[in-house]
Amino acid sequence: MTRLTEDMIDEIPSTAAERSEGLRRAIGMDLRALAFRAIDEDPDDFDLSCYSTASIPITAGLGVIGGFSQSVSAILGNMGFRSFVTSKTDIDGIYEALEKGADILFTADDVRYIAYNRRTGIYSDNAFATAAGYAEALDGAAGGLGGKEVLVIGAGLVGTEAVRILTSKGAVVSVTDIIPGKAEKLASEYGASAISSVEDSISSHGYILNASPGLIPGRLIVKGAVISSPGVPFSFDAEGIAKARAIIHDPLDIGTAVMAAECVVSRKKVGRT
Ligand code: 2YJ
Repeated sequence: MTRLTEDMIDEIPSTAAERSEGLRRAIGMDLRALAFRAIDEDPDDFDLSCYSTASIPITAGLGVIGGFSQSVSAILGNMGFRSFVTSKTDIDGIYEALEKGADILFTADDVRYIAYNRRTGIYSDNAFATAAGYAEALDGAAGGLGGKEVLVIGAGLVGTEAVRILTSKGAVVSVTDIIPGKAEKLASEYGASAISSVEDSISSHGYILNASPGLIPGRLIVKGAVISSPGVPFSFDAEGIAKARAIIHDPLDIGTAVMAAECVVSRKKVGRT
């Protein structure tokens, strides 16, 4: 999983509200609505101000990313949660969050980014939540995916979950990956098709979920393409941006919002078999 860097997230705290509004213009749902729709829930059924959320910085591994916990907290605050960043890090930070009465804890090391609802025991993993959020965003931007041909780029954790969700939405799903055999294996599990040439697959699809960190040259993008792209860093050049009808992308917002939504419903609906 690609590690986020400070420059990828430095604008989140000051732009969380306008980014959510941008999403509403692009897909017809703001961040909060998207998060609940992604797990088949009605956003109006939940009063998020009832929940206190804590973001806990973690120093393990490569250490704290400046602004990471603050960005998570800003995203949650903008959704309507009460939110704070603990002043302590690591286990001491978890203790602080519990002592201060946080209901939902958000914390990440270099491998995993999770949320945990201490009241219900429900927890959420960022990879699964990201796939659910971006699949729902693609569905919104496309005006429904039933019967439409969708390409998933990348057969890793997010791509795998995306193939499962998009197939269940009635899309005709193809998957591609630079590692030979990976896409074939995933496709066979979910009744999708595998395309061995990444380049050919991109230039033949108007709906794309990009779960890979690689750069996608604009010459391959179909004019008017609708692209949902959780992969970091951002994969598109100026030509690709100009040709696409919509590119939905952020470094942290959608995944975090779906994690939070998962943690306030009474049972899991995303990505667990
Ligand atoms: O607490 C901190 O500031 C750091 N320990 C945060 C580490 C953030 N983790 C990552 O960037 C991982 N690669 C997972 C990111 C998932 C986003 N899709």
